[in-house]
Amino acid sequence: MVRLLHISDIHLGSGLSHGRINPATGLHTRFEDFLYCLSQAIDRGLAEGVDLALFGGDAFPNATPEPTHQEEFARQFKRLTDAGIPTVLLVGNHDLHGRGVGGASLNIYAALQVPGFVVGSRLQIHPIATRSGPVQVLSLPWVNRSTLLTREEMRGKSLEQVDLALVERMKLALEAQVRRLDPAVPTVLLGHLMVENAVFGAERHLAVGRSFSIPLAMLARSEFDYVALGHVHRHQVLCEDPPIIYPGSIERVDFGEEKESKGFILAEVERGRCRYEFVSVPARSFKTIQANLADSGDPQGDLAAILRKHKIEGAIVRVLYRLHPHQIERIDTAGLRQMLEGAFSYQLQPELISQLSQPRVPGLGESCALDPIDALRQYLESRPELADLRLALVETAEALIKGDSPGLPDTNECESDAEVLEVTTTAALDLLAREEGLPAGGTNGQLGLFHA
Ligand SMILES: [Mn+2]
Repeated sequence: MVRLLHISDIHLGSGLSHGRINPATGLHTRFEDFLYCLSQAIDRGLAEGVDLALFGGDAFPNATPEPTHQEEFARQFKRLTDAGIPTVLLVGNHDLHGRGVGGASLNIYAALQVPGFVVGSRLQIHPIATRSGPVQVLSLPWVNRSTLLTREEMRGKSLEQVDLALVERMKLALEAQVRRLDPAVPTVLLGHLMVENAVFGAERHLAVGRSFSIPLAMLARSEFDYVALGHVHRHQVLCEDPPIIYPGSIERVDFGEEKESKGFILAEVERGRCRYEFVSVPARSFKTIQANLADSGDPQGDLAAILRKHKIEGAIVRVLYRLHPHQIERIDTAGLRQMLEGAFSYQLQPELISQLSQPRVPGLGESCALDPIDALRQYLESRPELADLRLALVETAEALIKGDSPGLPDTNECESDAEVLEVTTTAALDLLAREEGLPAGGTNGQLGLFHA
């Protein structure tokens, strides 16, 4: 039985939009977070005395990482090889340089033949002797669609046709390797790829363009005892027999991952059997706090009460609060900042409710054909500030529609139901004003007209 540690999608150097430079270390605080989670995974692997470590690809944001990031990556993984644990580094899409073949940031380990390290930069079987016996790792790095796109026979083909051709070729190439496997030795497929049906995580924001996906059946084969994947940042188990697993990324990159737990896999593999466990790491918590203050008489007090309910200590926080423009002056931003001081970082994001972009009145959708007077009634229901005028407006509108009164508004230029009602309402108010002998209000001060 071979015990293994499976980590993936480290992306050292990503997620730096929050945090700052730590003056004590000179490193970005979020880089330190990523490093901390990685070191936790490696600590656990060492403590468990694993026989083999597998890295599923995407070490850095790109193939030309900063020297500091490269150095820390090497320092962490060297802890494994120093302990006599062979380590396979698989090449992911972010590790590849440009659109060409080869040129991955991890190839330096192969070029220098660093003891203990194996680099999976092509489809290949790596027989590895561990202290618990032999194991074979079949590496399936990220396959770049562009390698096939440049071929003459692909001229004029759509991207979908190219993807199909690519999957067909991968199937054949994989089959050829599978036949060369030793059926008596525990076997792991280590692949950086997108499996059909896998649920995307944050990598969709990091990746450029759509990529092709591999049918699950291509990987769910009895020749493999464990299928260790990389690429998708959300941890998921796609199959139980054999286990086909994305451990997911090691740290959160953005608020989209607020609710995902981050971690790695510990597995025990023998021929025909595998047991595994997902172990979470203390990833930085992201917290979105939402508050609708539109109807609040004390927006500052209400927002403060909501903030007090949340555990913001050490978290990356964003506070989204909705309010009307006239409420802004009642928000004490300095006071809020003081309340958020314990957070790792925070953003205050007020959302002003614009008078011009009222949300649609539910009953007034395109699908319903209401009598104009009923439509006006529904609209007025949604505007509490016009409650006092409701009856008068409806009566006036009825008069307008019957043609009893002059001054029908021109609604031909209106672009939405709301605008039609706005114009009609204004006309009705003007009409009412005329009848009551008051000066016409025009579009401004509709309400002031009657309060005058
Ligand atoms: Mn990837």
